[in-house]
Amino acid sequence: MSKDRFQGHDYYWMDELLTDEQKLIRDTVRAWVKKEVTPIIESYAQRAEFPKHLIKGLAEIGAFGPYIPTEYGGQGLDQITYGLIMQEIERGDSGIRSTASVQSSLVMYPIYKFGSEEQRRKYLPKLASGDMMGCFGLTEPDSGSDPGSMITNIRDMGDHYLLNGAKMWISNAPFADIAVVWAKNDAGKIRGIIVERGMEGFTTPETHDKWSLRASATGELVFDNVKVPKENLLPNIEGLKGPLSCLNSARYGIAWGAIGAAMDCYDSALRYSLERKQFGRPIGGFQLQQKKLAEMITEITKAQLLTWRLGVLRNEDRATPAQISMAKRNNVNMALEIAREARQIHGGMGITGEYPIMRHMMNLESVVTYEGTHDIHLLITGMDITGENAFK
Ligand code: TGC
Ligand code: FAD
Repeated sequence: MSKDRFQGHDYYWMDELLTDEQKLIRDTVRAWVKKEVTPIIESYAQRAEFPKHLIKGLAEIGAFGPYIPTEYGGQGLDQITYGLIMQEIERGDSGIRSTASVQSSLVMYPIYKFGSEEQRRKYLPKLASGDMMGCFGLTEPDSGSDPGSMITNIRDMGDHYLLNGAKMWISNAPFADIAVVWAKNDAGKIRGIIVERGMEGFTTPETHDKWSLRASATGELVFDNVKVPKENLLPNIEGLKGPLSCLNSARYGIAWGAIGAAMDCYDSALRYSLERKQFGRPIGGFQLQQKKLAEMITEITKAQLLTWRLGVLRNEDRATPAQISMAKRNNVNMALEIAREARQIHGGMGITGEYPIMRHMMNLESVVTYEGTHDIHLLITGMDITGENAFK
């Protein structure tokens, strides 16, 4: 890939809304991404390999559990700072942001929010330092948008639970040390349980041949009569609202992350349009290319305002799940559209690994589907404004 000349884009002077600490952390993560991620990411994506050596650096920049209290190893940061960290990491690659999202919002958050004090002390500091990696098992082969239809189950055997079933499309599964798994108990209620690598009957086969998120490891979680100690059950949550609460936090992070991917595509397209000459002048001088670029920065600016406001609401603990759905849906779609337009501005060069565009575009095809599809988030907004449930 050519040299990373990325500059942030701030058309409405949004930096004036950020604190000095928020800007400092954003700039630190941006510098880390420039040094550690962009020089290597294209070759890892081409080889479909997760750059495992980045885990320590991600922990050092505070990407694992930014908003988890410091007494458990987190950074104790506010929600806008968490968003800015996700934005900068996804500017590098959605797959690397995925690893950070899953670790923070889908593994550390449920243990912090719904776990016992012993579970918090046992797992959170190691997850924050990257000495332990986690994954989140909700989706199953026959249960995607409708997670309530899951069949993975735990049976109470007196002194332990017996876990059976399978999860698929699980980010980080192939290398995770633990999995936060959602399964139905004898009464048919959804419970969360922590499964550790090495437990007999637990395997994590890798999913190959993805055209998207190629630098992220995806796999299955297979449970064949796995004996799980009773103390591994998350004691303080029951029902679908458990996993869905974790998704609120991850979806919020994705809304910010998508801005990062969009900014990278816009940044590259703007520079290319000024450097590439055809018919004797930079292509950025032609109205058709200016229309694309002007619309890109307009959409990025609207998305920045949306997420900043959502961050304020989350800091005040007032953001509703439907407000988060709107931001996830809007921003990921915005980023995908910008990636497609940026690809065209780069002409033939846009399909090569010389530029980040095609990689972002392919990654975003997963991001628009995971954590609730584009359609599902529209239906959540529809239900919120009409009171009518169009899912079922
Ligand atoms: P429904 O009957 O509406 O709700 C069941 C219970 O859950 C509560 N609830 C929520 N609670 C917290 N946050 C939310 N966002 C919530 N949404 C609903 C609800 O109040 C109710 O509580 P209670 O007390 O009455 O029981 O549930 P439903 O079965 O009709 O489904 C609703 C639907 C479709 C919106 C939901 O299931 C959904 O969001 N589906 C999409 C599934 C999804 O997002 N899967 C993501 C899997 S994880 C992933 O993709 C990780 S990718 C990670 C990466 O690499 O970055
Ligand atoms: P389906 O639910 O089968 O949907 C297929 C189509 O039908 C979609 O277009 C959908 O919008 C539409 N549809 C479904 N229901 C309705 C309805 N009621 N009305 C209208 N249209 C509808 N899951 C995890 O648990 N953990 C992970 O770490 C994780 N990581 C992932 C990583 C990747 C790379 C990918 C691709 C997925 C990951 N997922 C993970 C799974 C992801 O959350 C699901 O793919 C997603 O929720 C959609 O489920 P599905 O693929 O089964 O699609």
